[in-house]
Amino acid sequence: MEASGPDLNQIQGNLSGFNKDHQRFLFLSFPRQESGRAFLAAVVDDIATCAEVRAFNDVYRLVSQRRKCPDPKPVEATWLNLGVSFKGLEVLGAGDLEKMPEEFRIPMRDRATEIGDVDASAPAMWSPPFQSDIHAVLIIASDDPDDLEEESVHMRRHISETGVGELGFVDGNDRPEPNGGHEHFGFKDGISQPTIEGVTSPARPGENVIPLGEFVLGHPKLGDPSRPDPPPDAYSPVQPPVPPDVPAWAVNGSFLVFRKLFQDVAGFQSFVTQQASGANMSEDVFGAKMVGRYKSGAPLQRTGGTADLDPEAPEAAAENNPSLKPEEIDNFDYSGDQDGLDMPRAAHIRKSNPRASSFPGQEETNRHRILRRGIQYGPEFQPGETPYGGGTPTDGQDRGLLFVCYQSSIANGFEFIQSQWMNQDGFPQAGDGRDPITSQDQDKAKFKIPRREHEEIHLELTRWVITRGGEYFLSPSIDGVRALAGGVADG
Ligand code: N7H
Repeated sequence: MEASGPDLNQIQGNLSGFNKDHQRFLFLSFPRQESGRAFLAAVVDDIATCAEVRAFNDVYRLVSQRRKCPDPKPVEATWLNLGVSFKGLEVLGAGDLEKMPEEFRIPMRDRATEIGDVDASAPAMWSPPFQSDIHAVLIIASDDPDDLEEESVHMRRHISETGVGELGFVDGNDRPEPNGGHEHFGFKDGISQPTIEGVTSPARPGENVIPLGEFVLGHPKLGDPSRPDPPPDAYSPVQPPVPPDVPAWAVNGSFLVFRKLFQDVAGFQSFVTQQASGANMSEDVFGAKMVGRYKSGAPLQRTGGTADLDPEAPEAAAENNPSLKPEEIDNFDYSGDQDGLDMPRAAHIRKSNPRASSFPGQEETNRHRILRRGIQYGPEFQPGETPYGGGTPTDGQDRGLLFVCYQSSIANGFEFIQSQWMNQDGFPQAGDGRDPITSQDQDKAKFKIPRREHEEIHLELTRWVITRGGEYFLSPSIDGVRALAGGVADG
């Protein structure tokens, strides 16, 4: 089944980015078909759409720019989105489930081998509720923590009235100032995102426009013979149909990957301190070699405005680095750094989006883009904390990233990036090593830093990111939720 164009009143709003500082992920189970269906019927009108979120974000930007205020109080919103797991769809009695892709038909914990959730990240070590069968997730996102609580009370009323079970919840919060927008290792996050053709506008020069079908079900994808390639600037709804590959009720839905990723901040920091001094590099530059950006968000890559800047020089890491200009921050493609002398080929942002590197090349890279919509969780790191020694992190230590991403194929999006790029020593080239931030699948993994006038550095990595849980969901369209609630989506 194919949709004719982007109906922004159908697609759930977090695809265009809630951008909220406070978010709650509430995990649910449907004890019976009737209760699950009644719950969906009760909440469907509360689900925020892309049309609403986009309109709100435009007003927010306008007010914030004119009033020169980064956080304009009068413009606040609380949004709700919903995801249903494959097991949840089974309980609801959804039809044509055999058309759903294989990797979605089993819980994330049964994909542990494929995605590298082993040892401390193994599902047997996951925290509650991730060892239970989760049928649905509610995402409540707000500018104001009190409004978030109010919406939670409202949702819990529906939960108890319809007899649905609450398995648990996880709260995410942006870090307090001056660290807002930065993840717990200290790096600015949420910079590089693909632009969704016909849905979002490029936030910055250099960002690729990717067809809606790479993120939303039922629309033509890149390379689809039914659409021009490379993509035109504007979405053209007049396109021949694509072969029916998803159930009709799933059109305009998107697959949502949720992962609770613990970060060992003390362990990461002490590794950087030790290794930087051995390599005779500043800690700022050394950290940037692993991530691909300095903590400020500036890329470790010469862009137009920084062509003459040595990326290893201390001024490159400074907050006033010229590549922090909006037009420079995401405007690079590695074509001038094939050897990884500026940014190692295995640095986190290069592994996860190799852009126009000679291998695999821009076109192939663009078939594996994801919309990242994560948020930090847990308390602030306190100086003097010791590195995590294994087992269950204590409450005061349990912090990290609630990783959330959307795509039209989990196999081609999240799973591909994680298993074929990040967890491969030989990608993009033999000997480059593993992603130093997210490769949890191997102890003492290797990571190579090539250098201009020095010998290349070969590191043995520790694991600083540990999976504590996760699940795969479908984020259905508004009509999809209605169909599932009404039994119209029956087989
Ligand atoms: Fe990553 N980090 O702080 O080091 N990530 N990431 N990530 N990540 C990015 O451009 C981080 C994770 C991607 O287009 C930045 O927004 C941490 C997973 C992709 O240039 C920083 C964790 C996956 C990009 C981090 C984590 C990805 C990206 C730079 C786990 C996918 C965009 C800021 C705790 C499987 C690359 C930015 C591009 C960027 C960090 C997880 C993917 C700072 C700490 C699991 C595609």
